[in-house]
Amino acid sequence: MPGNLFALFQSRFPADRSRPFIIVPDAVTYSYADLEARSAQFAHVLVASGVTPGDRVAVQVEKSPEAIFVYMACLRTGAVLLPLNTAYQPEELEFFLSDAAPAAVICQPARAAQLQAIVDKTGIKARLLTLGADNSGTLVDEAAGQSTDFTTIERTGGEVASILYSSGTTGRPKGAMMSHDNLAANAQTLHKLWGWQPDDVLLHALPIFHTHGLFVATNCVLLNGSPMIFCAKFDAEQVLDLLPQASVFMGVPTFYTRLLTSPRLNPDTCRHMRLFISGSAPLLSETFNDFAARTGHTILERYGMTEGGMFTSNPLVGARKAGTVGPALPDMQVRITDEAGNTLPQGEVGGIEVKGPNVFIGYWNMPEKTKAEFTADGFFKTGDVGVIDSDGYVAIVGRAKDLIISGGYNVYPKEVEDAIDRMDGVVESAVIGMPHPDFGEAGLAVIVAEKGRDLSAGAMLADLKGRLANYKVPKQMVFVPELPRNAMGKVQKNVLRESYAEMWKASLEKAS
Ligand code: MLC
Ligand code: AMP
Repeated sequence: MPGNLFALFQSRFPADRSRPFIIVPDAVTYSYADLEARSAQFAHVLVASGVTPGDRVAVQVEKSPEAIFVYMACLRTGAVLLPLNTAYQPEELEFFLSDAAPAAVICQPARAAQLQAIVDKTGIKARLLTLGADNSGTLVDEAAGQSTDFTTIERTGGEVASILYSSGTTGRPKGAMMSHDNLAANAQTLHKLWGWQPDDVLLHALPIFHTHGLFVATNCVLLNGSPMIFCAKFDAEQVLDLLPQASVFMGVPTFYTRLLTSPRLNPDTCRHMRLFISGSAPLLSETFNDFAARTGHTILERYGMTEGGMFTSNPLVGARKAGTVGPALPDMQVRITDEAGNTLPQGEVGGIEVKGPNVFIGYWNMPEKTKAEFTADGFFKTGDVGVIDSDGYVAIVGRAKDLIISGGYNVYPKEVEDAIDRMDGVVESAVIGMPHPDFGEAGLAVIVAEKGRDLSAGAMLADLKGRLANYKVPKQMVFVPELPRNAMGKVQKNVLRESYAEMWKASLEKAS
């Protein structure tokens, strides 16, 4: 296997490089030749900016073909791509930049001053470049004069290709390091398992700063040398317009529930579709069944995480069981353990542990945390709770980690609680995940105010929006005199969940 992931992709590009790679609806089409040329030019700019192999390149830009070329340029220069959600606010960015100490930061032109201020504040030595979704910015300007040839830097497969940050139960984000081999292994496995065909066309409507849209979707396309129709964001009506031109679609469950609300979702719209894939959050059996009834397609659900890409998948051929995420991928081992770490027999519920070539190599700058998350025999403790049936299918039944998954994005309550607790007049807070008609699950903040203080939920939510990425901001706040605690003094979130169970029920019923 070539060490540098780009070399692997390049070995699979179509012989005729004029074949399409990215099709932006009603705009531009980029070929595989364009991908090679543009990524080479961007690679030259990175090198001229002082980026050397192993250096981090932080990227917070709107979704665009050029953002994919930046990903490719990072691979080609041996740099480590650090993609950042466009929703992240300055406080969040400050942590990522000071922790990862990138040599270059690429941001949207409109946010250049903000990002430069953060770079200056953290004291890191990073060159700032800009890239707009309309193909503008200093990166594009500087690339214009560069050669369209670039000799891809050799990498050993074990070297880091990307760092993806996810927050944690302690509130401090952790950077998961994915090596070239990690990404290559998972892409090759998924490409084979999902039976990619020479004439496949992916309809890509996911964001490209997380595993799902960046690695699972894009890497399969690159390995197949196929085109992808590239939507700036998910819009159900646009997806329905474009579905007849596509054969593969990937989405989080919210994509499917939103598609189901349109009468235009029918077998005719899906006439060329080969495969619908869902992941990042639990797909309700009801959505699975409704989708099958409306389109004739059974959604293929798979399971994974930032720390390794995909671990399990329902099969291409054979039963796709609703409410399960399928068996372990062929090169993965998945087991269920009890709290003491003993492997449990089939049918018993416990912690999900995984081992395989795509499981990440560790957390950036956190050797102790990395050690704590792996067992002595090399399994990664996912923090998910599940059970394996007699056919080897895994069902996720809960989470040991205090995590809310909202519209496919992870929200760690601790991080949100910390932000609320720092607000004037707040004694303490608890953020709980409640069933939500659109996002599957969403945050509700239960807050204890200082005695005699009359806090305004509206003002507090507005304040939070300036400090946290929008999807982390609770959908509602309620005020209580005190939080329920157990004998150990721990807040009983299950009691809170029961207390507020009725809260969004009416809108849930309306939605179904
Ligand atoms: C937007 N909002 C959200 C939200 N997305 N709130 C909670 N959860 C979300 N996911 C907020 C907005 O800020 C706005 O708030 C309000 O909700 C309505 O926004 P919207 O315009 O309706 O949202 P939209 O832009 O349509 O985005 C929704 C979405 C998007 C579902 C299309 O969130 C999305 O693309 N999710 C995909 C996430 C993803 O790719 N996850 C993969 C992670 S990788 P206000 O107050 O401003 O009105 C991973 C591993 C794996 O998990 O297994 O794949
Ligand atoms: P992230 O950290 O963003 O990569 O999110 C990974 C988490 O998403 C996993 O640990 C699971 O809790 C959850 N997840 C991913 N896919 C699925 C799925 N198909 N069903 C249920 N949960 C999922």
